[in-house]
Amino acid sequence: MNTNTKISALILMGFLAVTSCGKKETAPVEEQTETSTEGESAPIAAPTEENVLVIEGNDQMQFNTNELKAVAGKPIKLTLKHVGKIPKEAMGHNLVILQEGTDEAAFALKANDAKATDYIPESEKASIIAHTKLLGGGEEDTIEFTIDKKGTYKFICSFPGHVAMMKGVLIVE
Ligand SMILES: [Cu+2]
Repeated sequence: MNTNTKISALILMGFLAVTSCGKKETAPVEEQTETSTEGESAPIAAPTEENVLVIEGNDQMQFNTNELKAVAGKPIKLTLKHVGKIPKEAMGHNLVILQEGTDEAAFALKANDAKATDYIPESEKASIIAHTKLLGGGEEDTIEFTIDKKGTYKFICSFPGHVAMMKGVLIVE
């Protein structure tokens, strides 16, 4: 009889242990719910100052983003940083923001012939909203401009051959 009682007690303890474990498992689920609520509210808070944009170009012929966002009618401060090491003669980067409707491939072809003006083609000035200087590794340039009309504006690096890899859009809302 004693043995049976012990076994029953052990089974009961085991059952209680399982039950309490079950209860513990529900706690993290509640925590996760709270965490996901925080996650949803995060994008509402603006992470950076309005209309202050920073974009990087590297030695792998890449911008670090292909989408920039700004507010219409207010000055935009844009900084391009060349985070690579290669000089501008071999891996030069700039950022040229084009008027809506500009064919960026056609623009880039004209730019190829504009070495004397750092690949900013004089004949295509009407298609350019703003552009940075041509930078080599370790250099940066900040430009300020305002776009009044909401829209999606293409940007490219006009160094020969780079438009294939280095392009994106500036969304003005
Ligand atoms: Cu480039």
